[in-house]
Amino acid sequence: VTSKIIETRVYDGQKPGTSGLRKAVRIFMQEHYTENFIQAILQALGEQLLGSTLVVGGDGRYYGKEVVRKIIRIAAANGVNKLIVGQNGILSTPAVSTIIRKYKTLGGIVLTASHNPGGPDADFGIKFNCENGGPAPDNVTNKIYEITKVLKNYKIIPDIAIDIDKIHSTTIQVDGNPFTVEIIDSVDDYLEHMKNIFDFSSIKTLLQGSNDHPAFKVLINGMNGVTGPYVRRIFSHELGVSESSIVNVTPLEDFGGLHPDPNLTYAKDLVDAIKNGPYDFGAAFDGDGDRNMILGKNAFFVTPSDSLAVLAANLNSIPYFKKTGIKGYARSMPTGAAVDRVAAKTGVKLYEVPTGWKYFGNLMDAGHLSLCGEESFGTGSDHIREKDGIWACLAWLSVVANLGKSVEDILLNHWQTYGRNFFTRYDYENCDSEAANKMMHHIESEIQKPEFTGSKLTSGSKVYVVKLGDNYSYVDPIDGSQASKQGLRILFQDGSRIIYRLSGTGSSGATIRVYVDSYEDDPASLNKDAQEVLKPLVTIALEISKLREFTGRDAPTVIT
Ligand code: VG1
Ligand code: CO
Repeated sequence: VTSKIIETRVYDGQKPGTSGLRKAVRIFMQEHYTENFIQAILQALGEQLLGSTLVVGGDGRYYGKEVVRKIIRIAAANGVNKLIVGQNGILSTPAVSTIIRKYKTLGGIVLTASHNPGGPDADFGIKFNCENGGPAPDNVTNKIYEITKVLKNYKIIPDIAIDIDKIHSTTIQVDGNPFTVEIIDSVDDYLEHMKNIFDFSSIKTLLQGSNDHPAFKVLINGMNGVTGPYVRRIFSHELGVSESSIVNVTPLEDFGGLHPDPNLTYAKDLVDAIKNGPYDFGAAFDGDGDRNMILGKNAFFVTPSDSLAVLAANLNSIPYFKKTGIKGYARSMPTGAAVDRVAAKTGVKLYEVPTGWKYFGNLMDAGHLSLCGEESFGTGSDHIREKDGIWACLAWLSVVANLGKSVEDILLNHWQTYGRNFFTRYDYENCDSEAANKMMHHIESEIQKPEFTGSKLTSGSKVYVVKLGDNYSYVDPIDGSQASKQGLRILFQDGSRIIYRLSGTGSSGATIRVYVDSYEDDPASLNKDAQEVLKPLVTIALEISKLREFTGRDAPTVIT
């Protein structure tokens, strides 16, 4: 077959955000819109593209299969040699990262809008991951964006029809060169990787019980996202968890109407089931399988920032890290600083990077980083270059198996040793964009006034002294690349912090995020409710920002 050149028109706004291009499905469905973006990704790869192999898969959301077919047709016409595609178009984000690394491909295209709802009236997304398996860094996404602004045509072979639902391999001749599409099992490679990282038999003993202890009862919720087949294979087939302990494990195009975001608001089902049931542990994952939420008995909530710190302090529970050693820890800037305490006490280097997993990649590639996380329910390690929900759950089960304690006791002990960073994030979704931008400008001008430094901010009896206010910028220690305007920070003398950011993953309007982090080491405070403890700082955060005046919002959409 031969390729065709199709004339197209430029679409504005194909700028990848924190994690790829995310828009409403109907935007992606406009004539040529998706084709343009795929062509731009391929073109940005330059000469390396010819004869290359790429991985393709996604979270199973509506429109995904259609886009897989488009990618096959466009990749064939652009000189790609081989595509490795997940069966039914299904690959979790961590699985894509695993497969890129295992087969040393040039990269992969991930079809997901992560935790955003799916369906004809909801969202879709396309993300490019590089040969290290991680989300493309800014210089690559900028290149893609520049190409979308001038694209005049794309190349396609319109009549390639390959059944992506069956595991098989097909090779055709395109303009005289072979082009192969290999449809692979969605789970095999990922499962093999997990088995090499964790001690499955000790986790299995924990879950099934032994003479020493009763079975540790878990409830795993796939939120109708991509993790279904992975949960089934790993937890049910490999670890022997009963069918009734894995729920929402069939990927649905609209996630069954769920908002597949594992937090206390959108995974309330899991919270209620754990509260009312016999469970010792609960976990949920987002649409594309890179986020996780961990709960203990009675739905004891482990904040992602604490989760990172506890795993950091217990990496010796996981065989992988015994082999590799602990090279360093990292967190995104707004993430609660609990892991900093572990790093300081154990003499391990800690890195702070901007929001978004792409910023961890260079540090990992250079061998400086073993474990990292974000407050947004992202936890992961250098086993791949994405955050990894199922990995996080297995990591927690390894720690529980090793310590032989409940999740709550593990946390209490951790706080007794390191003190506690109370953390909360307020999200105001779908605000008017102009209002949100005005608010950010207002905050920035307030915190950059010279007299702001050293000023005292009070709420009730609490007084906080400002150490610094700025717009966070970052220089990558490996390649010197810079990322500026990554969030407005107010740092206080006692280590407390307030951070404001606009989301880079939404598909309409603006989402304002307000992050509050505060450290306590008074033993009497360790058990307190985070919302109680943080109330004064939250009040200050809302006052400085004039959030209510700018946006008209009285209350956040989601609190995590
Ligand atoms: C959000 C989170 C960020 C995360 C990103 C992608 O970005 O805050 O921590 O890396 O989503 O996660 P933003 O720009 O909306 O705050 V996922 O699971 O969507 O791949
Ligand atoms: Co995700």
